[in-house]
Amino acid sequence: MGQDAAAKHADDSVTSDVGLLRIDHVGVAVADLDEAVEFYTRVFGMTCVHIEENTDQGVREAMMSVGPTTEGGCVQLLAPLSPASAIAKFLDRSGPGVQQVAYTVRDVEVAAAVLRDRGMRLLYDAPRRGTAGSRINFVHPKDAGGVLVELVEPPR
Ligand code: MC0
Repeated sequence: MGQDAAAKHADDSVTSDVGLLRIDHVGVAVADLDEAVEFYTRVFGMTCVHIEENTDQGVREAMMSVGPTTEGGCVQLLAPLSPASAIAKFLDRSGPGVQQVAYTVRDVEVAAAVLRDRGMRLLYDAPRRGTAGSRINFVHPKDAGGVLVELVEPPR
């Protein structure tokens, strides 16, 4: 991107009305969280910066920083807590692999409303609790070219 384009892009007045700010993380479904953390650390040299159990989402997850800081983006490793978990269903159907792409948004309710207006099905009527107190919603993968899109509003 040229300097002018980069400057324009950084200007709030011309960024998307959905309020996308950056890629928050790429979510990868795994069967065993501890094994996956060990693999990403040993093979790719990523750093585990956060581990949490989210019973609402039916997952145990680890946020892996790709670069020296999380500014370089994260891979989120997602393991199912039970057979009913969305991750268990994904693993059954597709095996381990990329399950979602997550974007940081300025305001998850605004982003959801704009996307609904554009005909996207949002999975939740209201945001739910995501990693580390974030507020999240998802666009159905069938409306987004086969990609489960997560919208993440970080905690204030
Ligand atoms: C299902 N499909 C997918 C998909 N999951 N396509 C791409 N990516 C995925 N992840 C496809 C199926 O193959 C199927 O295609 C069609 O969508 C409908 O399938 P379904 O039978 O309705 O599928 P379900 O029952 O597995 O539900 C899919 C759905 C579910 C996306 C609604 O996974 C869901 O509610 N996800 C949102 C919550 C979530 O993923 N939580 C775990 C991450 P065909 O062609 O066969 O019709 S938790 C998280 O991410 C939190 C902790 C965070 O980051 O803060």
